[in-house]
Amino acid sequence: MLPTVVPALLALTLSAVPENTEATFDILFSLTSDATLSGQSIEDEEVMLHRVGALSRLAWPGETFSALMNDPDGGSLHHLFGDVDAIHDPGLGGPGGEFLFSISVNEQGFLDGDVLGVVDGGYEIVIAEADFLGAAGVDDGNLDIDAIHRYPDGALLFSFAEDESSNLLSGDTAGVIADGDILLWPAGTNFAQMFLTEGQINSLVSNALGSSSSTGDTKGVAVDPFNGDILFTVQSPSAHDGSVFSAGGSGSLVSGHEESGLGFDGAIELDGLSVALTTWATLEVSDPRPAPGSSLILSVNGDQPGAAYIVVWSLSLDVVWAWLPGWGGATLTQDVLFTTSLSQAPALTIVADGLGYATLPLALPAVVPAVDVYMQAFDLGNPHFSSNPLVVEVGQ
Ligand SMILES: [Ca+2]
Ligand SMILES: [Ca+2]
Ligand SMILES: [Ca+2]
Repeated sequence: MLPTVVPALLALTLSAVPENTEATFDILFSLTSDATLSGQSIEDEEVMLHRVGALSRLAWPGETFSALMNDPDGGSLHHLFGDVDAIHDPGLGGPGGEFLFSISVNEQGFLDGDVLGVVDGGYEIVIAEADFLGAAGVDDGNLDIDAIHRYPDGALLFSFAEDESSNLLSGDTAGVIADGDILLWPAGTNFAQMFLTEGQINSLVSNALGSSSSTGDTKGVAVDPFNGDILFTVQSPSAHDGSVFSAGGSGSLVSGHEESGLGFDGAIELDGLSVALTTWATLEVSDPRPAPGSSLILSVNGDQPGAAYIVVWSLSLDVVWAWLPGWGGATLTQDVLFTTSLSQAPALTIVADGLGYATLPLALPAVVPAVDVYMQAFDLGNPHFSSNPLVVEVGQ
C-alpha cells in the first residue's frame, strides 16, 4: 500500500479530541534512556514489546544484540550497542522477522545513519548512510537516522535525529530537513521526498491532545497494519513522549499504547517504534557476565501459559541458520555443549506459568573456565517454536 498524506491534514485546526478505540496490534519500542519496569532495569539499546492491556516485556535483550555481534573485536567480551534509536519489524520469515534497526552513534564500523538488518550469522548494512545522504540531498556528509518504516514494496519512511541542510528538500524552512520531519523514499527511486513536516506533526499532536503542542524531534514512525495510518512518537510534550500517535482522525492517540499504558515505573520517552509482526517467547538472563560460583536465572517470557521450553546451549553461533517459527532461526552450532545440553533436556526443561513466564535457576561451579555460552529456548508444543538467542559470558 502506498502512503498518502490526507489532504485535510494540510488545513488542520484544533477540534474536539477524537474518541479512540483500543489498538488491536502489538508494538515494539525502544527507550531514549534506561528505565525500570516492575523493578527490572531496561536499557536504552533493548527493544520491548507491548500488547494492549498487558505489561511491556523484553523482545530483544541486550544479550541478544551482543550475541549477534559475533565478537568482532576478537577479544573476550562481546560489544553491546550503546543505544538503538530506530526499529522496524517487516514480519518476514528470516531471523528476528528480518528486523531492521539503527544505532545512535557510530560503533564497530557501523554508522548512526546506517539501517542495519539481522541476517544469518549477525548483522549487515541494509541501507547505508551514504545512500540517505544522496537521496535526501544532505551535503555535509553526515546524518543520523532515528525512525524507519519499510513498506512491503520497499518504500521507506524515515526521519533524522537532527536538523540537516539539504540541497534537494525543504520542510517548514527552505533548504532544511528538520528532525521532526518524516520523509518518504519511494521504492526503486533515487530520491526521497518530504512526507510530513514537523509543523504538520505539531498539528496532528495538538489535535490529538486538544492543546497546542510543539513536538520537536519525531523519534519513531510505523504504519497501522489494518488501515495504513501513519503512527509516530515525538519528543514533546513530555507527558506523551512515551505515547504512540496516529495521523488517523486528523491526529489521535493510539488507545492502549499511551505512555501511561506501557507499565513502566516512571516517565519514559520512546526513540524507536514499530508494529510487532513477529512474535516469539523471549529468553532472558539475570546476569549476562556471571562470576564463577554465582547463581543466575534464565527466564522465558512469552504468551503461552503452560508451555514447556527446552533451553539449549552451545559454544558458538552457527554461520548458517535454519528457519524456525518464532524468532525465526536456529542459531546454535551443534557442538559438544549443544549435544550435552540436549542429553540433559529434562533438567533444562521449564514450564510457563499462567502468565506465560518460566524460570530456570542455575548455580555456577566455583571453578569454571572463561567461556561464552550461547543459548536459545525451544517450545515443542506451540507455533512460537524458537526464542531469541543470547550470549552469557561466564567468568569474564
Ligand atoms: Ca533506544
Ligand atoms: Ca541512528
Ligand atoms: Ca527524528
